[in-house]
Amino acid sequence: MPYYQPKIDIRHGEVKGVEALARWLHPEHGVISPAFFIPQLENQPLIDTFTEYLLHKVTHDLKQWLKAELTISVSANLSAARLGQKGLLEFLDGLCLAQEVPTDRLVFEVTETMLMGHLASSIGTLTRMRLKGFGLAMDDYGIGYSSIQQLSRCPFTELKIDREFVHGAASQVSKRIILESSIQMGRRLGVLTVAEGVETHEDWLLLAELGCDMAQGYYIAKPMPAQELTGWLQHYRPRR
Ligand code: G
Ligand code: MN
Repeated sequence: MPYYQPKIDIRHGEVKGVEALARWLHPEHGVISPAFFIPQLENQPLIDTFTEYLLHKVTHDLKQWLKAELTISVSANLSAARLGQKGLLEFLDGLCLAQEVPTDRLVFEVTETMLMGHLASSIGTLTRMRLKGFGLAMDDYGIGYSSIQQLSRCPFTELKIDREFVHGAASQVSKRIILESSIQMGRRLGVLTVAEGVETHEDWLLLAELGCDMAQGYYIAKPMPAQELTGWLQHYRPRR
């Protein structure tokens, strides 16, 4: 089942969206992170059923939030295998129609490392997804050494900077350089910049100073189940 983590607009403090993160509620071990079960699923047909189930749940939850006038978008992570599969676009399109959610309320995240390994084969699908109105995010940016030329070829709407370069960047020069240049590059490319792993007030202040658009991380909220998020959204007051 998905947990959801809020993503906040740094300038105005509003909640812009949430990221759906796969969590497995194990009867004995409690909440299990996807790092422990996604790799086992990745090369098996089961991942399809799993992703499909997750996306059904995500669009269902999104529909409830939109009905309650909580105007957010939801991001979901897509693997290289999934992106390369035939029928993905039809599936996503059909899902949005069935659940009556506009495509522009959904964002799909693809990691930078994954994308750079499959650039030529992915670009067509990504472009068609974008034309359908879906948002696209480059996830965990900063560890894949992609060139500006490669980036500019991808039809992205968001650049998510890896938490490695976010938390602690105020006191570590090397992190700060990567953070700062990633934000600048995102702005030049005309995409929204999102910092992952914002854990402290200090992280937040630096991002505001550097002109980053959005923040996600424990400083704002941890990932939580859909119902808990509904309450959180209703009680949330913008922070500055
Ligand atoms: O790769 P991706 O960015 O999608 O990873 C999200 C993961 O990061 C989730 O499993 C989530 O629990 C974790 N996470 C979310 N916010 C924070 C944070 O502020 N700090 C750290 N260390 N991890 C976080
Ligand atoms: Mn992600």
